[in-house]
Amino acid sequence: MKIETITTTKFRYITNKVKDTDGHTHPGPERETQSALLTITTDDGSTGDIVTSYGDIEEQLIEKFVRPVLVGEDPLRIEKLWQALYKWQRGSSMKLTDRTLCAVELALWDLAGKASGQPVWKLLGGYRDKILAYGSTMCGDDLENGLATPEDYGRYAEWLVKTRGYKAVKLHTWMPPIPGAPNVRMDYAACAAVREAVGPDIPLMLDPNHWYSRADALWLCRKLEELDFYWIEEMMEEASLSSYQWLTARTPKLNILGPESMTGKHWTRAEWAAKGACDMLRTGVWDVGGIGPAMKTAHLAESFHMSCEVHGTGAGNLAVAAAIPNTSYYERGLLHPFLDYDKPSAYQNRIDDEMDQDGYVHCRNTPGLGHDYNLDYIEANRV
Ligand code: LLH
Ligand code: MG
Repeated sequence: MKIETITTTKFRYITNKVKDTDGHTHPGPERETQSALLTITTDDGSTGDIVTSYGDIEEQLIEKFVRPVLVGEDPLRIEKLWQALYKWQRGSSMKLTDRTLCAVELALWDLAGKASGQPVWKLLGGYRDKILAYGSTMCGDDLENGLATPEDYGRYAEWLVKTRGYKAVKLHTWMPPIPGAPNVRMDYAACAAVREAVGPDIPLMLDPNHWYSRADALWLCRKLEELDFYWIEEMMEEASLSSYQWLTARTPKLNILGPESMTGKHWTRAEWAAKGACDMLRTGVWDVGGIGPAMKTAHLAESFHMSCEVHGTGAGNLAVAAAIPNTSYYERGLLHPFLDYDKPSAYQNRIDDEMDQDGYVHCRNTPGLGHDYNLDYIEANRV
């Protein structure tokens, strides 16, 4: 089996989400948006695909970097192909990003699963066939009855737990450009309202503004210790390893989780573990360049008797979370009271991570990564 073609198909669909000027997602009016499908096809007709934003897989990137590495190669030699793309990153003038590596690698894994008739979460080791999800809220906003006040968070968390079945909840609180944000006291008020609403037994987590000072971060962590929170993540610039060492040494009752958006793939995560900059390691396929580096992060965390919490939603992250023993939850979101997360987009036959009323996301036994795209829709809505 040899890779023959690699194509990018840009397509349009309707969304009811918008991004603010700092890149955070919120509910918004219906509008047209675009994504793209990357498809890898072999000489025997096997295919693997993944949908992502067009910028990750634009034709110039595929032509300049991806086809020269992949075409004519055995698609099952995923590590060899990933290493070749990784080595090209340095000389690519920053054009070949970890997200491009991730998209290509996820499509290769999808192909490997489909060609072998196996789901990817099993090919990776298949530690569990279902996993509890935590409800991960969108960032705070200024929408009436949305996520504008601590009471809004309390009311929504109660619905997530008591009506929708989530067994754990993570808040993303207010960040610029929302007026008044960031503010550690507002963050604490939202966390306190959620704890009050869901009771003492539901694990809670916080992902606040990413640029607090050490002093504000420590104040917030001490308050979260009183509220018995499970973890806090990315409350300071993650490039400052010393700040995370400083904070981790001062918060014995609260888990510090990281790094999430810091570059450097599994190598950065190894430094954080070795230097005591966190209690739990963070990885995510779109953050570290694919399933391979995410699995390496998980294995190195296991070697330090640490958990590895997977960042982000989607079939690739679900496959990793199911494959490894040392993780607590799958991150499901981002959620908002105005949006129906369970409704597929027009290009999907179903969402990647359907959840039952007990809060479990079940892994599918269908071959491939686990997504189910409506390829006819994508073809009919090409841009
Ligand atoms: O800043 C945001 O919009 C969120 O924090 C987002 O990046 C989310 O993916 C996250 O950090 N989850 O843990
Ligand atoms: Mg986060």
